[in-house]
Amino acid sequence: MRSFFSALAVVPSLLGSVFLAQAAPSGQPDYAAADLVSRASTCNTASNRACWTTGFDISTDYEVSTPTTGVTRHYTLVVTEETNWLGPDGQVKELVMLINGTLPGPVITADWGDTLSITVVNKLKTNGTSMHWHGMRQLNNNLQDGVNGITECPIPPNHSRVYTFLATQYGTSWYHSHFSAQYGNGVVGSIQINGPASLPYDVDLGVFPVTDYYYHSADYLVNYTKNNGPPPSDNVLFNGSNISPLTGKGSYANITLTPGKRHRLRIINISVENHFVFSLANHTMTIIAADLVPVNAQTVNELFVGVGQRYDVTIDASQASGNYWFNATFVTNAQCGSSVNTHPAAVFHYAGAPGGLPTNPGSVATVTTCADLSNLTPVVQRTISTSGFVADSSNELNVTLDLTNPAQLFTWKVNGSQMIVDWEQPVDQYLMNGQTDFPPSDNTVVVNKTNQWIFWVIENDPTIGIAHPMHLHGHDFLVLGRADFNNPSAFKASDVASFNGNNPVRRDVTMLPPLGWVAIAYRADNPGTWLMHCHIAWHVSGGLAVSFVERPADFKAGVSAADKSAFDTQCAAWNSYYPSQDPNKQDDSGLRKRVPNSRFLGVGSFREQ
Ligand SMILES: *[C@@H]1O[C@H](CO)[C@@H](O)[C@H](O)[C@H]1NC(C)=O
Ligand SMILES: *[C@@H]1O[C@H](CO)[C@@H](O)[C@H](O)[C@H]1NC(C)=O
Ligand SMILES: *[C@@H]1O[C@H](CO)[C@@H](O)[C@H](O)[C@H]1NC(C)=O
Ligand SMILES: *[C@@H]1O[C@H](CO)[C@@H](O)[C@H](O)[C@H]1NC(C)=O
Ligand SMILES: *[C@@H]1O[C@H](CO)[C@@H](O)[C@H](O)[C@H]1NC(C)=O
Ligand SMILES: *[C@@H]1O[C@H](CO)[C@@H](O)[C@H](O)[C@H]1NC(C)=O
Ligand SMILES: *[C@@H]1O[C@H](CO)[C@@H](O)[C@H](O)[C@H]1NC(C)=O
Ligand SMILES: *[C@@H]1O[C@H](CO)[C@@H](O)[C@H](O)[C@H]1NC(C)=O
Ligand SMILES: *[C@@H]1O[C@H](CO)[C@@H](O)[C@H](O)[C@H]1NC(C)=O
Ligand SMILES: *[C@@H]1O[C@H](CO)[C@@H](O)[C@H](O)[C@H]1NC(C)=O
Ligand SMILES: *[C@@H]1O[C@H](CO)[C@@H](O)[C@H](O)[C@H]1NC(C)=O
Ligand SMILES: *[C@@H]1O[C@H](CO)[C@@H](O)[C@H](O)[C@H]1NC(C)=O
Ligand SMILES: [Cu+2]
Repeated sequence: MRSFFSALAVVPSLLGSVFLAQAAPSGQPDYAAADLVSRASTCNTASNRACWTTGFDISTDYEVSTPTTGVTRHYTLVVTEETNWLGPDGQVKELVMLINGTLPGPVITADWGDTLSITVVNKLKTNGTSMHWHGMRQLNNNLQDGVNGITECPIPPNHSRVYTFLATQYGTSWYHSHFSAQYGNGVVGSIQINGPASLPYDVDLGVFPVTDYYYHSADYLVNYTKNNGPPPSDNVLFNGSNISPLTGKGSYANITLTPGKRHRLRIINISVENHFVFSLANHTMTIIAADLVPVNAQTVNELFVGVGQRYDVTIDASQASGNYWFNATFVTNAQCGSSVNTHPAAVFHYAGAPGGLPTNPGSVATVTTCADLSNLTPVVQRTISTSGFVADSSNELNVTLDLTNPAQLFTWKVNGSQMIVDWEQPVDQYLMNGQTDFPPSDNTVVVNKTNQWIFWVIENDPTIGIAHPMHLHGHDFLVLGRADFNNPSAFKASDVASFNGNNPVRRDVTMLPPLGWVAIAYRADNPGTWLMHCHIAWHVSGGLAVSFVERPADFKAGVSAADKSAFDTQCAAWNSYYPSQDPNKQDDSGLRKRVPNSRFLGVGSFREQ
């Protein structure tokens, strides 16, 4: 049998069945991707979503125990590059990169406790790729995190790899390429892990990814935003659809509600830059999960969702039968993004009602800042002591915008340095060699305290008022405190008194206030290199990232021979492809000229030479 982890294979020119036939680990049933039948026990019913299976329910601490399903779900994702692609709103795009030809890519679905085995095939013309499973904890499984330059070398064109991980958490998430700003070209999709919920509901509407949408390629925009501010998006897509604001072509996303029933909607902000406030005319939404953390139900009229954030909400179809706008509104005057489409919206249609567009425009959002919710309470609680915390240079991470680089106006730094990862020698390569002498451009911070709570005060640039959606890999963090979004100031020692360690908001993306700070804590229980970065593609591209190297010796000791071998094989393949075979190095069109020794920013853009 072919080894489960022998990930790297050269793709035959025709994707034949030989290549695609992934053997299941012996003794385990092999469920096809199409088999999405949930194997929850019968206790998970419309009137009792808190129940899951024997011994597992909404109160189970999922960081401690995971149901054993014995099920492996196999998926294959083929990444291709297309030119002159007709988009969903009728606009032809010069260049897109898609997964299996669709935007967004296929939904990955599993049950809590299933193993996912996902083959990523790179059929791009010249780009490498690596796929990150956003929010997946990857406990003791850092090499499956999919961050090129950190946990792997990129997958070269015409190669593939298999990512294998256990769904230890449940809820709604997404996956995306971590190769430069490639996800902005369309290399992105949703993840739905079925599990218990904190409120009963009748109908699961499924994932609802919303994204800013640009007619230019991400590669063009990365170059553009280096020296200009971010452009407004050309449109906003709801689950891949919308009307073009310019031509009126395309169609609204159209979600059917069943009158009298309660629906679960899984909202995901897969933008590269735009933050939105969502509202559904004449309806409230009840939040039941934030990122992959179930929360006690909280009902809202409108909901701010930062890039990378997810909210699972329930919606009662209890209003008059008809059609209602689901609006995404921009926060005016707060620099949280803008679009040529000034009123992006989808239609929510009551089954049985006449068709047509809604008539009630809905209420204008009242939110005035880019703040995410600070009062959600997780169902599975965490309480830590914060009183002894003293901020100093060992736990402060300052984000700054450097405008002095002539080659690149906007250079973002964390603790004084811009991250520029080395695709050819990922951080984990050093760790597996027993080294921690990373180059400064890897922007690493070693965290070497086993299972302790690690606190960070992240300080925003004191002069540039831009909020950043900060995302951490490998952990959900507690949001202990933050500056007032309406009246921000730099962190002061006395701010520690305002920290809340008593079951505060816990998630994997939170908003860093403009001109202010946010304090987070996570437990050092997951050895490996975990990226923390701003999820605005242009900012991570400009360097706004830091890597926590957590318990390097424990990581090295835990790497299996199979994972190490797959890692080495992939790096050998990448390093023989790049730079010698990448035609882009021959492009010397001015600013974009590359030299063979240049180190490229794998999670972001290239360094100008
Ligand atoms: C990938 O394979 C295709 C088909 O065999 C070939 O045309 C293309 O040149 C290959 N790309 C690279 C980068 O090797
Ligand atoms: C993606 O495309 C490949 C190749 O055609 C196919 O084998 C695979 O099942 C598709 N994946 C999904 C999730 O549809
Ligand atoms: C990635 O692909 C795009 C589009 O073909 C190209 O513009 C860019 O130079 C490529 N980058 C690398 C590093 O190959
Ligand atoms: C969005 O599209 C996916 C894939 O087609 C589907 O599974 C999901 O139900 C859709 N979401 C909504 C809210 O209709
Ligand atoms: C997505 O997040 C971005 C950045 O945080 C924000 O500007 C945008 O408004 C969000 N979109 C939605 C629909 O919430
Ligand atoms: C929706 O709310 C508006 C006021 O915001 C009200 O005028 C309208 O009658 C309501 N429509 C329905 C169908 O309930
Ligand atoms: C939405 O879908 C329903 C049911 O298929 C249809 O009757 C209605 O006309 C559609 N509305 C729009 C705006 O497309
Ligand atoms: C909701 O979207 C529709 C369609 O674009 C628009 O007519 C309406 O004014 C929007 N409402 C709000 C509150 O933005
Ligand atoms: C971070 O910035 C604050 C003020 O903006 C400053 O007091 C502090 O010393 C800085 N910390 C580090 C580690 O540079
Ligand atoms: C920030 O950089 C300074 C200077 O290089 C270093 O002394 C300090 O340890 C760094 N902070 C962290 C948290 O690593
Ligand atoms: C981490 O701690 C272990 C055990 O105390 C020690 O042996 C090791 O040298 C430390 N590693 C680093 C990189 O500080
Ligand atoms: C990058 O943008 C600059 C202008 O900001 C332009 O002169 C240059 O040609 C662009 N480079 C590429 C490779 O598109
Ligand atoms: Cu990420």
